[in-house]
Amino acid sequence: MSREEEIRAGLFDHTLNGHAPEVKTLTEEALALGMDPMDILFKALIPSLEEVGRRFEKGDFFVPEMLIAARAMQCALGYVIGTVKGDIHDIGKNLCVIMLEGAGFEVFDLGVNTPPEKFVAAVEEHKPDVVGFSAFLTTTMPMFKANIEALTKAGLRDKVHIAVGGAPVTLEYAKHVGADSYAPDASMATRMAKELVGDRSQSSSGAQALEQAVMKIDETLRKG
Ligand code: B12
Repeated sequence: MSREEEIRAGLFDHTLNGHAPEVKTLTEEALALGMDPMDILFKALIPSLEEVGRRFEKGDFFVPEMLIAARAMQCALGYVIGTVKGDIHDIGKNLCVIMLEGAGFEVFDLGVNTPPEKFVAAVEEHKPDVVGFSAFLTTTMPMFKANIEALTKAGLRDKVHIAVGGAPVTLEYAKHVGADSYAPDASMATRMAKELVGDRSQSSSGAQALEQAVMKIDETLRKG
């Protein structure tokens, strides 16, 4: 068995058993080896969640096991976000963080006044699926370009999806600086991030079963 096959098998088993730290370590190793993130998702993580769904339907798994497995997989989906250098506005960014975490992302919030080097270091360390830059001033929006240039210089530009946002930002401006996406609000930012990494899992039967279970728990808790 090649190391890549061992990693896929390990990701499958550890997700099934809810071992989040092992899932994270193996995902990091897979990315370091140059494995395609889509390969990791479709050949290991999603099949594992589908198996969780099947076991739930058969009655072999109960809601806690499903939630633990889902959580283990979510560890693999990361989002680095921060307000750019020179800017201390963070209300909009914080709303994005809350919604992204609610959607299951592991969010690394770098706070405000974040210099390009800090974004580069966080992308290197956490290997997120998405990095998001917030700017609220016309004078700090040019930092998007500076950040993208810093990521390019560090050889990381093609390894991460770049999203930008903030009150004065427009889709045209996002395209102009070379970002991959723009969202006008936290809800759209979350939907777009999920489309990138999560929605494919939603189409699987296991993930749908999981979502239904989570909704049932939510409904029950609301009723008290
Ligand atoms: C609150 C506020 C402040 C607070 C900030 C508190 C805080 N902790 O954030 C304080 C008082 C500190 C402040 C300071 C300043 N402010 Co101010 N501030 C505002 C104000 C009133 C609201 C901003 C806000 O929070 N909006 C609400 C959030 C929810 O909306 P949002 O930011 O758009 O975020 C959403 C989306 O943009 C998106 N989003 C956000 N981030 C991201 C990231 C990604 C990746 C994605 C995909 C999406 C996304 O999702 C969010 C949630 O739905 C605006 C005016 C206004 N009405 O907009 C001025 C405003 C932004 N400030 C302004 C200015 C000029 C300043 C100061 C320079 C004032 C001064 N002379 O000192 C300083 C700047 C200090 C600095 N270096 O940053 C100007 C900017 C003008 C411009 N075009 O550049 C504004 C527009 C006011 C004005 N009309 O003049 N400010």
